[in-house]
Amino acid sequence: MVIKKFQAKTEEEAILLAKNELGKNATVMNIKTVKPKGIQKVFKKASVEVTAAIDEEKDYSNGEEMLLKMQEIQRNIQEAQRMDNEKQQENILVDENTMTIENKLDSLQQMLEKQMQIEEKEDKLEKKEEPLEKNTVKSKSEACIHLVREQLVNNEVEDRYADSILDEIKNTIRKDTEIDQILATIYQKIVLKLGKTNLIENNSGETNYIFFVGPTGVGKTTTIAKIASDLKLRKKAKIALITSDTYRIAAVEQLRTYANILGVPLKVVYSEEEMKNAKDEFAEYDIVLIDTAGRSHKNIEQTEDMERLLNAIPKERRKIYLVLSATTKYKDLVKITETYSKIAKYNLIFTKLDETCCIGNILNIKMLTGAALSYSTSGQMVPDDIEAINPQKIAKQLLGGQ
Ligand SMILES: Nc1nc2c(ncn2[C@@H]2O[C@H](COP(=O)(O)OP(=O)(O)OP(=O)(O)O)[C@@H](O)[C@H]2O)c(=O)[nH]1
Ligand SMILES: [Mg+2]
Repeated sequence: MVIKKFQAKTEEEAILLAKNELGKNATVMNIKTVKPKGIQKVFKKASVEVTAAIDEEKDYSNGEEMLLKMQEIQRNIQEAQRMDNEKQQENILVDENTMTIENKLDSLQQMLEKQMQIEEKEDKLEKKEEPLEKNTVKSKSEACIHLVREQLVNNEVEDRYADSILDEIKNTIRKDTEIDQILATIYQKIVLKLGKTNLIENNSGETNYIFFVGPTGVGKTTTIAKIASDLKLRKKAKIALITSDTYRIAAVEQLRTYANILGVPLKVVYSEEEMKNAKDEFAEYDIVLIDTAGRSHKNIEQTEDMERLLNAIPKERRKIYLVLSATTKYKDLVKITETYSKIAKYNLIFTKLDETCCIGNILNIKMLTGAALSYSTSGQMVPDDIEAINPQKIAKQLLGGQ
């Protein structure tokens, strides 16, 4: 138990001071008004003294409490990262020397050190004579790694990927490695695993043909509309649309509506041959976005159709974006990505982030396929609900930040 006194002008301020120092679980034991004495009476007003206490053992031995603390730290990292991002917008990989992250992890370190002290005290009470330094240091870093693993798995990062990341960093941890350093290393490792994004840019000088493929109903057409409007309105690119989704009249109409609103041409193609013609027709455009029908990865005939359609455009001129819903089960995502990996090299778009609590699949699928990440969408609204995936933001969220 720690008991401390805090003085401030008002009761509220004094309680705030107490909670800031002792944590939100601090209990107020006593409140009294302190009147200045002697000559002080002339200059000073009365202040309020709050006596507060915290039961350290209860507080810090609780795993949930630590996770909460970690979340708080991650919010700080977010703020630090936001400031970093503004400075180095294009540079997605984390700078090994970024000290801000480490600095912001101070509180977790302090907390774990307190836990360590408690363990030491307990051990002394049990009259253990052996020096405990080695064990407790080990348990400090182990506790940290254990918490991080729990956090990742809670976010639906698959056990194997969580373990592989943590195994890689374990080699770099010495017995004297500080907690903030361990956390920063894990964070950086995740950012590096997520890799560099591959966005749709208007800078090659030649026409780029961009295919959007993926299972039914994941949001391919909606995502095309979002990207088309960004390219046309903000990046001032000359764009055209093609759809090969001729299975449903509604599908063509859906894209035609967006094409009309944006004032861009739309071509409907029924075959590989027509795709080749459309390619030539749009040769003067910067970017051609191509919608495809949602395919079941289980249907071999459909995947062969898809392959022929993609091959109507030479490899060096085309880019493929596999659209996946973040709400799809990991096991199904594995099957889907396996099917598309056989057809062509692709980049990854994740939709419907607004419909799931856990974004572990982004890391899982990235690590499984090695494909570059690109965009994420989190809502039905065109054009706003889309953003470039930010590996730093994802890493932070995976570690419990907002
Ligand atoms: N909540 C949410 N809904 C989305 C998102 N993106 C798309 N949708 C919705 O998902 C539904 C299907 O979207 P589409 O764009 O038609 O999906 P698709 O992949 O083109 O579907 P098919 O052409 O039938 O294969 C629509 O109701 C969209 O509004 C998203 O990020 N979040
Ligand atoms: Mg569609």
